[in-house]
Amino acid sequence: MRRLSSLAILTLISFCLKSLYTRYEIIGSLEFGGAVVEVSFLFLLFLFLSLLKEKIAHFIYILLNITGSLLLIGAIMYFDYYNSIVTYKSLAQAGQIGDIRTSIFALFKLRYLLLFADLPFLFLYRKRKGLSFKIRRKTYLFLMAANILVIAWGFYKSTNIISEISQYETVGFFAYQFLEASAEKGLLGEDGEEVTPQLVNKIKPSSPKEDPQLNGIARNKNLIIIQLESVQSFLLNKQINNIEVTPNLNKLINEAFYFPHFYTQVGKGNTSDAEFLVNTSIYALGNEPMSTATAGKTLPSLPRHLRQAGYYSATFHANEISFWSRKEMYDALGFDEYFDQDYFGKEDFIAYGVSDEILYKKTIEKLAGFNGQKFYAHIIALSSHYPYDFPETKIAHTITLPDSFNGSIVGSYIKSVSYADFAFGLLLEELKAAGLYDDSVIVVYGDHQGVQTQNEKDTALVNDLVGHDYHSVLDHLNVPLIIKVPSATGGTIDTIGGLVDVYPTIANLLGLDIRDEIVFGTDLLNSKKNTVGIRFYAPTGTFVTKEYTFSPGKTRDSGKITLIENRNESPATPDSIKELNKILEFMKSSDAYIRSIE
Ligand code: GP9
Ligand code: MN
Repeated sequence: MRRLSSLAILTLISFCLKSLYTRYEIIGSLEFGGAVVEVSFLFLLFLFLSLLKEKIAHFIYILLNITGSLLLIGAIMYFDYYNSIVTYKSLAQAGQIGDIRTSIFALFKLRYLLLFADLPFLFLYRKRKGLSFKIRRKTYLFLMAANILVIAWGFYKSTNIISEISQYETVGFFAYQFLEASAEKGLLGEDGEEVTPQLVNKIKPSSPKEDPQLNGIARNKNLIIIQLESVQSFLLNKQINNIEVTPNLNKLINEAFYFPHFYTQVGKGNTSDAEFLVNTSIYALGNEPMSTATAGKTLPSLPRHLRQAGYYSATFHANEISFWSRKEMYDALGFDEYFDQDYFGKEDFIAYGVSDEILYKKTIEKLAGFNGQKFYAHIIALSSHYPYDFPETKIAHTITLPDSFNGSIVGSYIKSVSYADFAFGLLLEELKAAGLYDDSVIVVYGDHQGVQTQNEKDTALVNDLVGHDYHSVLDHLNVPLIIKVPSATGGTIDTIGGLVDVYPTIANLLGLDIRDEIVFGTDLLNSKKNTVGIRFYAPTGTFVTKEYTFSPGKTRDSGKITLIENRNESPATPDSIKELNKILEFMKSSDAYIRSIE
């Protein structure tokens, strides 16, 4: 005879309700099958716990309830921000929580406290024996077996699913953590074909033009790459009330190559993942920041290649170096020098460091000091970081928006991007004054998305700005890439691309021979076609081609296509499933490659 105490029963019921509520907040619906698996998983856990001595079990119920509720709130807020399911791996970044507390407060909604609504009841009823259930041994074993069967069915169903959100929907939050762990193990234990430049070129979802253009056109020029925080493409060449949001970027576009169909591919490491992708042309793993995944490795990279060509490389960012373990990442990437908060100080502080104005000013001082030595400077701007709070003193440098934007996060975001553009304009002036503008290849891109559309008002504002329903990939993950090459007129390049493509594109312009290097991107100025694989901020299996974006369905051979031209949606075609398998295999090779580097 087993006994499930009143506390056990109440905790189980409230835990199930909380998990279902979380599921509803994240997915927006309660699919029956998945909900049953989720409940079974919790039921099984409580059946096991009931084997413990009552005192110990009661302590665990309370502990579980509190930590579990916190985890579930965390999962909802994490999804709000990242559009992705949090996993146990994120605990490794728990140290950064203090630094991002303003972002956390901005995401919190009072209704999430519902997840703690049961606590007073649990304390009141914890000793009410009348509510306890006695279970016969046979019934107990039957319940165990039934729950195990349901869970096994959920896991079995999930094996044919590639999208993380669908996996979560199928097995629930806690069981999903096991799926993640086993996927990780499978990946590490895999003995695939050795990844070579030949193999990568063979399976690349892009094809180079027969007559590559502009090769070496910028040989021996300096390279200045500016990474703009959270800047998305839809604000470029955009006017609100006849005022341009990004006048300085727009001006640069007119004398440079501009890539309107360019996408972010960052994973968990956000800003630092963008830095990694651009310097390596290797896919980000997604659920793990590349700074920690590559710590201690020596990566073939843009800075290392440029060193062989006689360049000095330095990277500039106003936050402390420890954030995102950047010291380890810069060592892995092989930068000659880095400049962080120690150099930039704390003057004119916005978000995590000095304002972009100061960042640029102090960076130029260093660049001018290189005294004719060829250099590569990677400048990581920061001021336009979520939650887009701006000191009063900066408001004058931001766009004036119509009243309809008052109090909206979209409005704050646009203002913040307009400030980033203002500071960027100053940088261009300073580069000109220092005599560096005409002597350098200048590359500018947005690291990742910034808009948050968590309520109807913000959604309506952003739909109005883009002129259609804001799309979670085609609009949300579309970031600008601009490449200004001295002595080239530039133009708009329609080729589809992503952060992984920046390195090979620059290599061609600078005349670097990377044929023996393993790069997963393609030269966007010399490609006939390309497919951009995306994960983390969109479910694994998401990709973009010149014609459409693909969203994976619940099985490996299903999904949805959205045409870029008119946003029409239709079910996956056999060709798109072929493309899906191709890009999945390609990204798997990238993962195997990064794991194999020492
Ligand atoms: C701080 C910066 C944070 O150094 O990287 O930006 P995020 O990664 O959150 O976009
Ligand atoms: Mn960022």
